[in-house]
Order: sequence, then C-alpha cells, then structure tokens
Amino acid sequence: MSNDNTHNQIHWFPGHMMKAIKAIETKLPIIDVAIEILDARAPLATRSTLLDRLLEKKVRIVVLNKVDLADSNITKDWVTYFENRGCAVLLARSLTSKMKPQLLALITSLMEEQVAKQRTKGIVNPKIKVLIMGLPNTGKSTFINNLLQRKVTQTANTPGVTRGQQWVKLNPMIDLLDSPGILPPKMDDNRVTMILVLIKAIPVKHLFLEQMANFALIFLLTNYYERLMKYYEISFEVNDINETTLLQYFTLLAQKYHLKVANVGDNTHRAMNFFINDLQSGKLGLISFEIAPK
Ligand SMILES: Nc1nc2c(ncn2[C@@H]2O[C@H](COP(=O)(O)OP(=O)(O)OP(=O)(O)O)[C@@H](O)[C@H]2O)c(=O)[nH]1
Ligand SMILES: [Mg+2]
Repeated sequence: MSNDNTHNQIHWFPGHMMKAIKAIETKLPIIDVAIEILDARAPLATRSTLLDRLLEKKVRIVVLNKVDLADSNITKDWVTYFENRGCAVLLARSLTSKMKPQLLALITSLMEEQVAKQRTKGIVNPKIKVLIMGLPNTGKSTFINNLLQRKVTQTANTPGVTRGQQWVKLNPMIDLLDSPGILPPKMDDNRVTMILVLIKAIPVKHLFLEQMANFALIFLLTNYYERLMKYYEISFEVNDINETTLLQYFTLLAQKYHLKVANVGDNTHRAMNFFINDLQSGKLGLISFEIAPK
C-alpha cells in the first residue's frame, strides 16, 4: 500500500477552523463545563487535544456519540478507558434517545460544589455555561437539538456545517454553546486520517478513494472477517493481502453487483464507493474503528 502522497493530500484546515479555535479560546474564561463529543466508533481519532491545556481547570464530560453505529462490546471498554482517566462519560444515540435527563443529572452532580459556593456568595440564580466541542460531523449540533427536542441548530452528514458559535438555553440555569468542528492542524498519522475520512469528519477527496477503500477492506478483513464474508460472499485469502488481491476483490464485487460503467477501469472505483457506502450506512453491521488501549 502506498502512503507516500498522504501528507500532500490532506491539507484540510480551512480558515474557518482557525477562527473556530480562536473563538473557543476567547470564550473559555466564562465556561464552567466542557463537553467533548467523540465518535464512539473512533474515540481517540476524534479527540482533539488542542485545547487540553486550556481546559485543565474545567469540569469535563466525554460524550461517546453515535453508539448506535459502534460495536457495543468495544464501546464498553471505551467507557472504562475514559472513566479510568477521570472523565465523566455519557453514551449517546443523539438521533433516537432523549439525552437531557442523563446530562442534567451529570452536570448537576459534577457542579454541585461550585453552585453551592456561588449561593453562599449570595448569588441567587447561579449560571452554568457549557461548551460543546468536537471534531466536524461528530454530532455536536444533533446532540444539542436532542437536548432541546427541537431543531435549534443546523445539522447535516458533511463536515463543517456549523460555521459560527451559538448560545442555546437548556434550562434557567444552564446555557450551552454550540461551536464549529475543530481539527488538529496536521494529521501525520495515515491510519487516523483514513478513519476520519471514513466517518466523514474530513470530506472525501477523489484522490483518496482507492486508499480509503483499501484501508477499509483491510480493516474489515482483519477485524470483521466473518461478517464481511457472510455479507458479500466473495472469498479472500487473508494471508495474501496486497494491492493486486485487493483490486481483484473490488473487481469481483463490481461483477457480482453488476456495477457497470462505460469506462472499464471505473468498475472497481464504483465497487469501492459501493463498499464504502455499505460500511458507512451500517449494512456491514456495527463497527468500531479503534479498540481502547488497556
Ligand atoms: N447514527 C447516528 N447519527 C448521528 C448521531 N448524531 C449525529 N448523527 C448524524 O451525524 C451527522 C453530523 O451531525 P451534526 O450534528 O451536523 O454534526 P456536527 O458535529 O454539528 O458537525 P459540524 O457542525 O460540521 O462540526 C448528521 O448526519 C447526523 O444526523 C447519532 O447518535 N447516531
Ligand atoms: Mg454542527
């Protein structure tokens, strides 16, 4: 597999992202709680450590979102992983389950002391300001809409939808700040880049298709072999994974599903897109891309 061009290919750090980071930085002095929305399928790849130092003194909550797409056995280990590192963890299915009661209970218990302190200082109605942050497309805006049970922020399955910050009132005490997705300025790790493209935190570039499809196929052959075999019923000798055998697999996939186009060379490209779509839409089952380190 050739990784040579990766560094030239990923330069996705648009101007609005730099602005987003600066905007968060300027708001931090008034923030009490920072909620990091991570994709449950790839919690480390979607964790930005960029603001870690600035967030040291804040109460922090990790939301593992999209658990409805992730491998539940693996998700369990991630909960332990983050809890062992002193983070409060919330599992979220932001499209389908109401998250407000759980989040309110968590914020109330984590902020109990601070709120009591404010009251003793004579503040009758203490306020809690909560920052919602995370990589593009992890579901920040959907999570907020879920909490409010109405569409207060715009959402879509492409990265970079939210462009500006927006305050939303959760209850008389708690204000939430939705912010645009932030990415680390450089992505040196090819594996992380591929995962981020597959979960749509980074937009797909045409250049990537083959690299992305090969990465995804090798990942499934290695981690979800039986499921892959059962779904497409196309055999693959796992001891013999190389560029030729991978391409052969996509050729067979194109044949099996009659993915014909006039230009013969494009058949495999159609098969690659088809395969990636199946993976992203959950047809290949619940999949996690990262396993929690012990
Ligand atoms: N299956 C599933 N999809 C989700 C979940 N939460 C969000 N989504 C989908 O993920 C996509 C991105 O959601 P957004 O809320 O726009 O993400 P965002 O983090 O605000 O994205 P940016 O504003 O671009 O940074 C949308 O297609 C949502 O429907 C979830 O828990 N499960
Ligand atoms: Mg958004």
